[in-house]
Formats: sequence, C-alpha cells, structure tokens
Amino acid sequence: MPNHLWAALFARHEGSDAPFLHLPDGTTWTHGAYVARAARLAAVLTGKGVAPGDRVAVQVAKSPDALVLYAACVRAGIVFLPLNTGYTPSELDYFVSDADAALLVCDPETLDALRPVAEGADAGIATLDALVAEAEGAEVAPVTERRADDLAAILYTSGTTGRSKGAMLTHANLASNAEALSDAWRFTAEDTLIHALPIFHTHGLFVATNVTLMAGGALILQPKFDPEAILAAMPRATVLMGVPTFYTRLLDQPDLTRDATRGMRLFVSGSAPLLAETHRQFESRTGHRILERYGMTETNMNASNPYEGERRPGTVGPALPGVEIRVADAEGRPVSAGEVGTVEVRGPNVFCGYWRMPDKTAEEMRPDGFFITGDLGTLSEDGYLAIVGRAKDLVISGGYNIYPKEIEMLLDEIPGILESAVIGVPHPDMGEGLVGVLVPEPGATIDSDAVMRALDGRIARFKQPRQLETVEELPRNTMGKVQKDVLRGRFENAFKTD
Ligand code: MLC
Ligand code: AMP
Repeated sequence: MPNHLWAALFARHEGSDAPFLHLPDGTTWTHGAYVARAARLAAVLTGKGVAPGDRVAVQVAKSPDALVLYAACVRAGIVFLPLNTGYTPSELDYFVSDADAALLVCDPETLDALRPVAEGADAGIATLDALVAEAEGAEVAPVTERRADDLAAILYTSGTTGRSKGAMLTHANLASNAEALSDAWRFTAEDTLIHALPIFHTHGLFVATNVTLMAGGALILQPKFDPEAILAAMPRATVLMGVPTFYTRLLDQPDLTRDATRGMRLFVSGSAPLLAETHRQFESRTGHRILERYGMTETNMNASNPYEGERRPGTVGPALPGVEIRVADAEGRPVSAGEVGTVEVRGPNVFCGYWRMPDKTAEEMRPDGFFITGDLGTLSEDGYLAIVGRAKDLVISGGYNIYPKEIEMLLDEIPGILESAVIGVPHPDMGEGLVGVLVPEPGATIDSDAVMRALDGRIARFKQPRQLETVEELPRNTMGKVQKDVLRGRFENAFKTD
C-alpha cells in the first residue's frame, strides 16, 4: 500500500462527481475536486522544501481550504499539526518550536503577529490563501509512500503539569478509527453531516470529517455553531455531531421539533459528558435518541452506544469493535463490574506516544499496551462503560479541555497573588465553567479586572476564568495537596442562574 491513510480516505474519490462539501455561499465541491486540489497543494508544500515526516503547524479559520491542507499533508507524507484558532501567539510559540515545525500556516490577519513565532522556531511561514493561490497553477504531486505506522498528525493536549504534550497519531490510528466508526454508525455515500465543530480537534477533524470521507458522504460546512443555521440545514442533512452544549442550545430553540428533525437519522454527542436529562429532553422533543460516544485526542474513539440496540443515557456504550476497554485499579488489574476504576484502552486507535516525551508516554502506557486515560468509569455486566469522573485535574468547558495547572502558573506570577487554584464547576451552557480561586499576598487586595487583563493575550479566552473568588487560604489535605473537591463544593453555585 503506497500511502496508508491516503488510500483509506482519499484515493477512491479521485475523479468522483459525488458532492463532498456544501459551503455557506451555496456552492458545492465534489469529492473529485477536493482530492484534486489536495494533490496540487501537496506539490506546493513539497516545493517549499517540506519533506515527508516534517511537521506543518496550522492555525487557520475553518474553511474548505483548511480541509484541503489536511489532505495535502496526508498525500505528501507531512505530519499535520492543527492548532486552536483561539491560541495566542505566545501559546503558539511553544507548539511550533516544540514540534520543530518546518512551516507555520496562518491567516492574513495573524501573519504579522505570528512571523516572530515562526522565526523563533526556525520555521517558514505562509498564509493558507497564498498557498492555495500558488496551487492553482501547480502540478499534481505524486502520492508519497507512507506505512501504517508512520505519523499522520500531532495534536497537542495540555497536561496536568502545565506543559502541553503532542499526541502522535499514525496513519493506521486514523484509518482504523474512521473505518470502525463508519461501520458502527452505518455511514454511507447517502449521508450528509452538518459540520459545525472546529476542525483543529479530534471531534471535528477525525471523527466527523474522516468518517464522512470514508463513506463518501457529504458535509454541510458551517463556520461555527449556530443553532438556527443547524435547524435550517436539517432538511438537507442526515447526521449531526456535536458536543453536549450543541444539544442544550438546540433544546432552547422552539423550532426544534419532530418535524424539523424528520429527515435526520443520527445525532452523535461526545467530548464531554451528556447529561441523561439532556438525552431524555431531546428524545421527547424530537423522537431521536442521541448516540453518545467516548474518546480522546490520544485514542480517537473508544466506545460508542450502539446504532441498533439500546442507547443507554449516562453511558458511552460498549467498546468499539477492535478496541479493548478495561476499568482497572492502580496496578492495572480489572475491577469487578459496577466498581469504579480508571479507564484503560488498547487497540489500533491508540496513539504511539507523546512527541519527544518518552517518559510521559511510559507513565501513561502499561507494559501490556493499555493506555491509562485518566478517566474514571464503571463497566456494567453487559459491557456498557459509564464515565463517572476524572483522575486527572482537567476541566471540560463546552467540549474544550482546560488543564488548571496552566492557568494557575500564570495567576501565581501576578503581583499580589500568593497562590491560586482553578476549578471547574457546573455551568448551564458549557457543562463546566472555570472559577479562579485566589489567595492574596499578605496585605494585598486583588483587583479582578487587573488579573483578567494580565491573562489577556497570554492564554486563549476560553481558558480564562469566568469568575474570580478571593479566599484567605486554600484548603489542603495532610499531604499539603489542595483539596479541589472542597473548593468545587464551596463554589458549586457560581454559575447557577435561578
Ligand atoms: C467559546 N468561549 C468559550 C468556549 N467557547 N468559553 C469557554 N468554553 C468554551 N468551550 C468563549 C469565547 O472565548 C468568547 O469569550 C465567548 O465564549 C463567545 O465565543 P463564541 O466563539 O461566540 O462561542 P460559541 O460559538 O458560543 O462557542 C461555544 C461552543 C464552542 C460550545 C459552540 O466552544 C465549540 O464549538 N466547542 C466544541 C469544542 C470541540 O470541538 N471539542 C472537541 C475536542 S476533541 P469572550 O469573553 O471573548 O467573549 C475531544 C475528543 C472527543 O474532546 O472525544 O471528541
Ligand atoms: P481531549 O483530550 O480533548 O481529547 O478530551 C478527551 C477527554 O474528554 C476524555 O479523556 C474524557 O475526559 C472527555 N470525554 C470525551 N467524551 C466523553 C463522554 N462522552 N463523556 C464523558 N467524557 C468524555
């Protein structure tokens, strides 16, 4: 096989007249046109000296060209490194240099701000627009040979130590998961998926896009989540994928009815826990039972409620075919059904390690190949997994992962702050919202506005606490560890609306 992922997702669409991308301006790109553009863009990348195995870091707005760039990297054997558009230049600095990227691709609006980032990392820089313009007159690049275990992408995930880790995903990781999901969810060329997720994370890029490519279906590409646009697209669509906030916001729309969703065959939720209550409300309004699945950057998707069979609210279903899941104790020994333990997974979907961090990889990988997810769960007698908590200090807000440590380190540097703890508490819209709990230095008073100004520009907006609280001291256990559960209890109503 010349190029594992190209063969699995793209090669078969060469010359195809079937629709792939329905765009907001009313135009449609066929699969064939999409693949042909990728083949020319691959030549432009190669012409710039980007070699197979090199990393291309990408921070661009959602667009069809951004999806072309992804396919072009696969074709040229380049490692695709997508970055959240909310990240600030100082956050990008770390990713681009840590990944030792050969090229940083950005938008015209950010070119000036990111030029020093690229220079500092000894990387080239180009706007996507310029690359695409160049590709118009370019030759078609040959398909670069890539084996199943070659890298296709690196996706950075934050860590509990505050330093982001680059999860290395191989061609086989992505291809095997796209195949498993497309089978499990009965995707066909007749499907049209409403795509309103960002394309720099696993959910929007690999789950929604790869599954549709695998089946030869189409995407209605929407720039961002807008409940009205989703309802307007439903008569032309069959599938929606989203984070739980999509579903709670859709439920706020009076127009969400059985009639509006009549042509849809599947609603998938993931990236954060879907409340059983949301599941029930959605069913009573539309007659559809949301299908909840579970995954993470390092593993792609691990478990899914069944397409046919019982979709059990509050669970993420059984392991996907080919994937093994165990709920284990601290030594990796499986616990009994119904008992809480750490979720561990093994299979062709599991990444091959953290970029240039063999120690971190070893910490999270058992000798028998199981990856320790850091999620807490239970397995029922009949194999349904329920995620009941997290062993890692992680907050998930609107489907975005936020590691408190990263924010605490910045807060602690601010004059007047002695120490801080960042926690996630229930938020009606985002699932969890961030609260920063601050201890002032003796004699100091904390000016919340000044604290927020100090964070601005240093970390993405979605990582900035929505509320700041001042306390005299942080609760600690006998080992001196901050008791975040105590703080979560104390501030649990921070975002309560009624
Ligand atoms: C936006 N904001 C958020 C936020 N999203 N704050 C906290 N958490 C979030 N998730 C902030 C913005 O910074 C801005 O702040 C304000 O909210 C309005 O911005 P917006 O762009 O208008 O927000 P909105 O469109 O309402 O976005 C909400 C959302 C979006 C839920 C639609 O966050 C989203 O699309 N989330 C999906 C994330 C995702 O794809 N996750 C998958 C990860 S993969 P201000 O102050 O500047 O006004 C993964 C693996 C797996 O987890 O299993 O799938
Ligand atoms: P990320 O690192 O951004 O890929 O996020 C992965 C994390 O999201 C997982 O480790 C879980 O904590 C969480 N997650 C994903 N899907 C679900 C789900 N259906 N229910 C609960 N948590 C989920």
